[in-house]
Amino acid sequence: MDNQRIAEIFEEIADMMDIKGEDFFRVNAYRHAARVISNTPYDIADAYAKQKRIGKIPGVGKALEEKIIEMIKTGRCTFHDELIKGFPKGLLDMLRVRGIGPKKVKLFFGELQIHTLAQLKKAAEDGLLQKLPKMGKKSEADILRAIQDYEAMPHERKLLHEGLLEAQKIINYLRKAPGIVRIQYAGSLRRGVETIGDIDILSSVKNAEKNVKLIGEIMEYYAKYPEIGQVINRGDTKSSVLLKSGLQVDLRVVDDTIFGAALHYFTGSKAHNIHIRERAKKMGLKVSEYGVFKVSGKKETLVAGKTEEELFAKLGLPYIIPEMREDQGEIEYGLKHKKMPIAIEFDDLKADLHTHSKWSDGSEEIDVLAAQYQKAGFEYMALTDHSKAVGVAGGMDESKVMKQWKEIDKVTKSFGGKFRILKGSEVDILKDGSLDFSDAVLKKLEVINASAHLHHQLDEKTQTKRLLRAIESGYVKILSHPTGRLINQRKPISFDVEAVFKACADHRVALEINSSPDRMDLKDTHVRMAKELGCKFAINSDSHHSSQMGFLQYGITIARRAWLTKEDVINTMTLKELLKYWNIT
Ligand code: DGT
Ligand code: CA
Ligand code: CA
Ligand code: ZN
Repeated sequence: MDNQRIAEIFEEIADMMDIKGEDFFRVNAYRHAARVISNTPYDIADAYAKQKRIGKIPGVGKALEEKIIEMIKTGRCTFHDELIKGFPKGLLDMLRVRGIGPKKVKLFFGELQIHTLAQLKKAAEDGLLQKLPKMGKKSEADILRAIQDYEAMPHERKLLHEGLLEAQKIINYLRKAPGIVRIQYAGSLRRGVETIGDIDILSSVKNAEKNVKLIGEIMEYYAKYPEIGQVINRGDTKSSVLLKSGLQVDLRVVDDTIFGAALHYFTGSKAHNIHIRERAKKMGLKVSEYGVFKVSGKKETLVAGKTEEELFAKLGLPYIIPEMREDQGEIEYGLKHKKMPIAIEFDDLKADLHTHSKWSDGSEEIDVLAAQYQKAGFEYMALTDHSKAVGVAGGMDESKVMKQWKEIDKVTKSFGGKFRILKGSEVDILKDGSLDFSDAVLKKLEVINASAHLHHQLDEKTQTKRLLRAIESGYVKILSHPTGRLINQRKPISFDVEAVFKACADHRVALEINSSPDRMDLKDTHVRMAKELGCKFAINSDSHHSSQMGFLQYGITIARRAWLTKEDVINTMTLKELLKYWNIT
């Protein structure tokens, strides 16, 4: 149980007591304690584990202290459990709407028995709220608007892509804040998780302890960021805001001498952190967001904290990239091998093997698209416009494909040997597993990406058979966006993952890591599993415009999270090597 969680529980207790109309001083004691605890500069549970006391926390009396100890020991708070019993949960939800505090909730519940947001909205629409004491037309309209804003806000996790864009913007803004030395996003965003709950930003200043005023100025500057919809919480060294886009952003300011330790802590994952702390303990060290400490008796001496590298080194570990920090064996691996596998990087890519032009549903001519790839430093690419089954995506028939080859030859020739476009197609896998082109055309295509765009609803057995037939056809080089999912929008198709991956390994069909931000398909855990089954991968953008080649970065992120090195990925090969690998002469 960390400080934040303890504070949350106290905050909820205060809210519930407040709504129930309990004594102001009692309510306030919980609220005040919550604030103090979330700003306490050491882990209270840690302190208790060591000294069997939680230490002096200003504003926390005997009764609250007992509750904290209970939470540390049992993970629960009986008082909180009792309160929540029979307490309509919807009342707490109402508190999340801007402008609605415990007093209003109590009023609406007491007078109109409103206990859900939906009921509150209806009452506002029906004009029932304006008649209540201390309310009026304007406050009713304000509440209705706040509820509408709240509802319009997506409550699901956001795409990594969206998080990165927002984080980069806000960091650029914050760089201009006074006194900031280092600044970096942390959390799931830095680990490259496909969706994020919030954005965690960490920054540092010199002599943080003496510079309280400076940190206050930074927080003030932060609160003026134009994209902010609502400031949720403003503390001394940490503030949380909700952007208009619905994303929450937490900003913390720490002392620059321990920035590395704090960055490591707030990058997580939580599971990785816990494992790191256990490792430290065994070495007589303590790792926290405040640094690495040598522990002897009651004395703790700071021995590292400025950089993450330093932190890992003190623990006898090589540097572990953020993408690997999921406690999925990275710590064991580091201890055993003293170095980590060399994770694939964007610059290892020599080609993009899934692109679309105007010939199907892309928006550029082949020469324009190819010129951009060549300019960006790629050695070759595959043009893979759609086949006829997907009419909506401008799928091409055989005769159009053959016409396109002439154009491809022409454009390739114009590069004078500096760049080559492979003749490819994103061929649909039909319902029965056959491919959408005649053998004559299939034989001549250099790169066939097979995709199951239609018939997503087939049962697992039929779907598996369908995919296996395509994989075993002998034509397919890449199985594209293998599960067909769209994050937050469309479920993956169901098939026997292991059987399909094994077949891909056996038939030299690379699994695609489709880098489209809303696809991210295959996902990291599947990639890691497929690697163990002997599969190779193609990291592709599926771009429909050259500006989307940057999406490849997300595919690289998935690959890094799955521990891939460049040897696992076919489009890190030179054109010559790849053609040899595919037996193309
Ligand atoms: P998210 O926001 O749900 O996408 O996932 P994270 O990993 O960004 O989680 P978040 O924002 O709650 O916390 C950021 C990091 O802070 C997390 O990855 C690890 C660290 N952290 C948070 N809570 C705890 C905790 O209770 N124990 C430990 N050891 N670390 C924590
Ligand atoms: Ca986070
Ligand atoms: Ca967070
Ligand atoms: Zn596709």
